[in-house]
Amino acid sequence: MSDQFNFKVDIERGFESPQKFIPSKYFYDAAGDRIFQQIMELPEYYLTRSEAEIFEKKGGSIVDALPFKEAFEVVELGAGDGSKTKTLLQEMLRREMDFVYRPMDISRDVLGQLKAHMLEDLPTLSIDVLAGDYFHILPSLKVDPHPKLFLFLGSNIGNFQPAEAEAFIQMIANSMNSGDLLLVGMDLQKNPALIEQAYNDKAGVTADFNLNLLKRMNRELGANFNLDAFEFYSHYDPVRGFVNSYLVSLEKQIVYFSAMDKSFLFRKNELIHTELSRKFSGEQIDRLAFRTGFYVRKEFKDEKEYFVDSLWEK
Ligand code: AVJ
Repeated sequence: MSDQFNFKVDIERGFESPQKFIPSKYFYDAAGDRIFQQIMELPEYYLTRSEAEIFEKKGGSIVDALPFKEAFEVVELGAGDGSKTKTLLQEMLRREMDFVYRPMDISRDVLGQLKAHMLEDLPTLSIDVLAGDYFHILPSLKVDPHPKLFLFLGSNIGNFQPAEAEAFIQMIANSMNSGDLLLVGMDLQKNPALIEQAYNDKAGVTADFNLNLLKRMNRELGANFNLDAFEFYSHYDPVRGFVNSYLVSLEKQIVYFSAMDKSFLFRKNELIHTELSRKFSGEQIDRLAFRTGFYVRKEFKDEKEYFVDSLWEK
């Protein structure tokens, strides 16, 4: 219920802003999770496959790069379904390393499923879930004496505006001790046409992913969006490395929300911003690490150099 309260407040704030926006975390209701699974299978959406390749082919080298001599913890932020992480954990178990896997998520349901999944394939894994939001959990980790490997994979960092990304990494850094590591997955700048296609697939799955936001507002906030009166649009700016995604209002229309007994006007061709998906250059990655007090220990890329998992040391 508190979730719904935030949704309402966030939508109100987003629609009262001069550039209307919906925070991208609201993509992921049950239907959105399913559509995102489909996105990951799309021929155009290379990100998931590239990062999976890194874990499959370089997982051993990633584990080699860990300097821990004693029992350690693997703390994952935004674990998702954990399939990539599984490859890494498997390699650590194979080497009989002494560690606990601690996936962090706001949702106990998600964590319960993840735990069951992990234990199915890795029955000897020590797993201890951390339920709650980052702001509350992260500070509590600093007092734990074990060295830690933090994971923030899947280019989730790309959803933040540059200043927010820096603040978020800084928050992680503040909860780390000297010698702890952070492995960040980032999508790299590449041929712009490839990036454009990844966010505007032929089958229209990404469009459905965005239109699902309207369905969600209809269902959870009692809105009366007509889904045919909006269209998905995305654009890649290769100079800045920004993919911006939008819903376009095809006509002048007024949408009523019973949850707040309020209406919002959408002009013809007005845009609702739904997501930023940043693509990084090597220099941007170095700068982000430096500015947040890290040194880049090692970088792991796929064969085509589409994606990087960058290992940072505090
Ligand atoms: C899950 C945030 C990494 O930005 O590429 C996929 C979400 N949006 N297609 C991304 C997404 C449109 C994805 N992340």
